Amino acid sequence: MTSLRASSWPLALAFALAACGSPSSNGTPKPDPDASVDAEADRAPTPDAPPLDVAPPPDVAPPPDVAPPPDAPPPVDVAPDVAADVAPEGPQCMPTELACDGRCVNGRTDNAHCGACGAACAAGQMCMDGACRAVCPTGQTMCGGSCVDLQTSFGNCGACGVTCPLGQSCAAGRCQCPTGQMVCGAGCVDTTSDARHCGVCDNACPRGRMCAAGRCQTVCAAGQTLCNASMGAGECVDTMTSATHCGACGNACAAGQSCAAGACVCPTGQMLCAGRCIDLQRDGANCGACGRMCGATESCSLGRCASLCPPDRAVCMVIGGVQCADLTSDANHCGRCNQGCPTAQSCRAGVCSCATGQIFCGGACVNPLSNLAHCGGCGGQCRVGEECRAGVCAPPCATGQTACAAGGGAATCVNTQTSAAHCGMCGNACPTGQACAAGACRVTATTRYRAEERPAGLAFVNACSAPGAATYLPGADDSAVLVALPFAFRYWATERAAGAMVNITSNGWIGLDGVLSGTYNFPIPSSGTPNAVIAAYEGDDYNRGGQCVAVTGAAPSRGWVHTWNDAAHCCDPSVTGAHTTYSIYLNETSNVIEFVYSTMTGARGQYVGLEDQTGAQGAGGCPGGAFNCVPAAGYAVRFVPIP
Ligand SMILES: [Ca+2]
Ligand SMILES: [Ca+2]
Repeated sequence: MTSLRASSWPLALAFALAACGSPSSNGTPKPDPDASVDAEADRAPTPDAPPLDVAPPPDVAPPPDVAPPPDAPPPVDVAPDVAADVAPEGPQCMPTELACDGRCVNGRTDNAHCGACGAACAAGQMCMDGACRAVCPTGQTMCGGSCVDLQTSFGNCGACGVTCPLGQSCAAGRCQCPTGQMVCGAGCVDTTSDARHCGVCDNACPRGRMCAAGRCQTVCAAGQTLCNASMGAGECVDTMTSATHCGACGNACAAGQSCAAGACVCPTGQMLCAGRCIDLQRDGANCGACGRMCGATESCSLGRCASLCPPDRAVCMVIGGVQCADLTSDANHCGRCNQGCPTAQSCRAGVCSCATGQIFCGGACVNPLSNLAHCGGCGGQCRVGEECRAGVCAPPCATGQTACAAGGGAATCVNTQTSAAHCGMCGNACPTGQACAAGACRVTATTRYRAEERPAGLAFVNACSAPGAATYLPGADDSAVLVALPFAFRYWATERAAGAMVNITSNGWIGLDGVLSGTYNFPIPSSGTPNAVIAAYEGDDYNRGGQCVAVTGAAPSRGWVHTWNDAAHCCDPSVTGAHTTYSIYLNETSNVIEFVYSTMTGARGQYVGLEDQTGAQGAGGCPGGAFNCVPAAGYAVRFVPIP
């Protein structure tokens, strides 16, 4: 017993015991793993029920135990999330099952563990969707597979299986003699007129006298008729009201009938069927008409036989009554009633089966693509040190690699940090246009920026010649300075406000991350700092001339131009013979970025392109989208952002 909701069972069980009429237990009741057995006792006569042969007088009869009305079920905790109750140390149950007392049960339908371990449904209830619900219509009780009214059922009077003696009827849950009669010996008699029981039971009048008004007399009173005179002691009766001499001597009314104005009548709402008064509205044996019997899985309601279960449920006969089962998913009634699934399997679409991709081996559901003991099929045992990859035993992958299979084929060892087919985990293929980086699918450069080589109409602008230009870092090597962004600019889908600091360096790049850095020779893209790098010619350079920055045009179409004016390589203007002049343009509003190369004498292979804020993605600026090349004079590239 490990259920979180185990506290609900004693109450439910107490109701069950009361309904059965069985002696109550002295000790603390134990959780019953199969409370449906208790419900079985409900159908048998019990010591508390009135005896079959001798019924007590109606006035003094103790009330028989009566089952709780179905419309007032005991409160039962309902656990909508039955999976949460699975015991951690219990058997390996399906997510939809409960582990109760060491076995897996379906908490949605199990009458003994309804919604939670030990939450047993009371008699007359069944477990549906994890909650105990009354089986029968309001006012009726399940007895032997039929719904009956214990208040009036002749064969289930007060409790299931209690049949009233002949001559008695069931009223208010008790076997009773007709009005005005009482039990004497084995039958109901009218002691006001019965000469054998005159006044009281067994007080026989002497021969030749008759019983009138409960006394032995010589003549009948006015308005009374002498009946049974030939038997020696006659009876003086009012044939207008006598149930044994109704209308005429010897005309006895049927069980349950009374005599009114000399005619035998059933109680209001009942009809005489086979000698008994029956409520045709709700009697399962006389439903709507005398003798019209409802099926074992039906109840009588308003004179019509109706299934006990909702339209989407099957009526399954189980110990203790019936159960409404979903044959498509009920592990106890899978496909058909009482066809249970093995513990490890669940019922899916009416078939006992393992989860998708699993097979049933040795009493357990396993994945043959990865299970070491059932690799490729039941019994496919891999050797020590091997892995089961896509159903094939194979040596393990190297450190950092994972065995992944595509389309059920043989597995290969991949790096899920970078594999576009298995990004982050096996089988997680990145959508078209995305690449795998750090185990996550990301939009590739070609979809974030569209690079246009040598776009028409893009002319070189030298910022050093523009009005208002500022010159930075002349004669500097591996140096940097922070300058303010003159207008808002959206870079790699991230807004940067006007005034945000931008790193400009003598090594051919600017950095929108605002981190001061004069480093060089880092790949584009790369996750290390600096990030958000815009590199026109990133490498080990030297500012022979000044590095100019200027704003051109008018808002909202201004340009921010950076020009490396006659730069050299490495560390000294005299040693390389390189003369490189090129510009980076940042365009307001359109957020387009452009590189234009004017003079590239003595240029060498350096990094050209963009990287995002994390360095995980990049857009190559070289011909063909490459990130490293020798830019030629006259070359230009435009990066158009794609929202
Ligand atoms: Ca970087
Ligand atoms: Ca340098």
